[in-house]
Amino acid sequence: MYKFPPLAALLAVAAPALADGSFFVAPARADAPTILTLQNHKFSPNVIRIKANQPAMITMVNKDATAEEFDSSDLKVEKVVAGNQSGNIRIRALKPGTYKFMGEYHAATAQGIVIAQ
Ligand SMILES: [Cu+2]
Repeated sequence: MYKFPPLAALLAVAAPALADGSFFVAPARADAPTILTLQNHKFSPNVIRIKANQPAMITMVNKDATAEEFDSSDLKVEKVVAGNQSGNIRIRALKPGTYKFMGEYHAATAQGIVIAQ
């Protein structure tokens, strides 16, 4: 069973990573976070496959200079990631299915789906 570390522990590890601009690398776990890159207001990959019925983590790497909000009413998640920063998005355990997400600030181009299976 996946258990999230306490917020303080996450911040302690993430803070130095943000300072030098490198990615936040989570400690070894059963499933590594999925890296989701945003560039030119488009997500890559735009299809993310995760295991159903267990929590997952997506690390969004924003390579654009402007902030973007990962937004999904299907996933019940909203997360703003500043320009040239990374942010972790926690995905609750999902039933098998397809869940849309978008970058709310550039919804015309920033689109993707999570497939839980
Ligand atoms: Cu929003």
